[in-house]
Amino acid sequence: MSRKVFSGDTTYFPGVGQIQYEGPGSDNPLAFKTYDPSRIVAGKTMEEHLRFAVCYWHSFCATGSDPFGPGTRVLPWTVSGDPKASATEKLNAAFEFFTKLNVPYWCFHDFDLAWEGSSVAESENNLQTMVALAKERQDVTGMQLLWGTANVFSNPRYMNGAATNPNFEVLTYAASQVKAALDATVELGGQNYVFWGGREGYVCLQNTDTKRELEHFAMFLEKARDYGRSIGFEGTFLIEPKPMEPMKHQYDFDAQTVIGFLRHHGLAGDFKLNIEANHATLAGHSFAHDLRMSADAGLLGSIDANRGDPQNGWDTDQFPTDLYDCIHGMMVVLQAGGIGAGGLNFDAKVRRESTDINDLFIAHIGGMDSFARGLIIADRILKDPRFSELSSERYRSFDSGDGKRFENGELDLVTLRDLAAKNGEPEQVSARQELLENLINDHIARGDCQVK
Ligand code: XUL
Ligand code: CO
Repeated sequence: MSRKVFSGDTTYFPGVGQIQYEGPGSDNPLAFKTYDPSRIVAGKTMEEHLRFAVCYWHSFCATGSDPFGPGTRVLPWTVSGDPKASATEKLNAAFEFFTKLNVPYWCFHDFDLAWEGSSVAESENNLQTMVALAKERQDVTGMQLLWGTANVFSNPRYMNGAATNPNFEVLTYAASQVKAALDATVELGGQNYVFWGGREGYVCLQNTDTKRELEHFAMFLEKARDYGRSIGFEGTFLIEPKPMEPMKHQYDFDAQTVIGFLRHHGLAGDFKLNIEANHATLAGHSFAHDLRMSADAGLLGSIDANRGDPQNGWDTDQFPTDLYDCIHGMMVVLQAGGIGAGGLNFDAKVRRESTDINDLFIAHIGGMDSFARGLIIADRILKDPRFSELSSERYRSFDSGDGKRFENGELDLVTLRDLAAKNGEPEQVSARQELLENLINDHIARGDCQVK
């Protein structure tokens, strides 16, 4: 489906119309080569499978500043000295971009959308003003909100954390922002609400009561959940794991850590996970690993689609163009039965050196085409009987007889010992990894992504 292109008084992306699917033969950098929203794969349209979202922060707020110098991106929607006019023009530029790219969803932090005031009440008011304008633009265009969140990590008051801050007054300030961001998310019909840990973690163990901080964190999440439900939020709360940066040790280290935390505190009924590719790799895992751990726990909520740099140890938030990552990720998503009410949010930024205004389109088009290819190839691999045989064959010994009885809890340790004594040395069985790797490459090489 095609969205109505939003146009404010000023056009911020002149010369760019709505991005169209032109197919793999096209050499137009501003066209999709594989992503065709209406194409059916595995029983659903690509748009329904992939549920792409554009993030507000990297795309419309960040200038590319780094510790060595100021930003390089000029944001033409900034109106100097007038925060409200700037926020409104930024919103217009964002909706022009979303609808020209033809994605169904967007995501924001409170102070991406609005500007922070000098008091809680002033900030709430600023956010409400911008939410009303965003709602008008959603209504006109048909855009939907994938998730909202609060930025409780940038302001210096949060230098020691938000919900895990040793100072209760800082915690209350974070609560005021989360409350307002939940109100905003509900007002905009958001399908999820995200908690990325921000500065929830520590740098110095000797000055930190980790047990108390984690208990505060769980209590804070519980109260946020209760408030959200009380104002009619029916969506999913999401925790986004990340092992480090900004803190040395982040409490939400990786998928398995978060799953354990949610279950320990009885939060797994309302919370799921938002898996970010670059966060998984910082934790020493692959993107697909954290997706799989979440899916196995029934807690895969949504995805922040990006990638890291294999030689860098920080969160480079690059656009996802690694085809293997997209294939392996989409295999997990398809095996899990889809991403549900989550989506693929491009928590990714153009490089500091990519300064043309159209680079933002080109980057998103590349990410969307990569995941579209990932979806098509993943579907083909999963339907290839050689693949299913390889995986089912490995566990066959548990499908019947004593293996099955073990799975059912019917065999004690002594019985297991006696079986080993009776059966003797097990036969060596190859895991055949290279065969699987070749099979995946064969499907990529077949190159018939364009065939409907
Ligand atoms: C930070 C990060 C955030 C969250 C939202 O690494 O990924 O942008 O996605 O707070
Ligand atoms: Co993220």
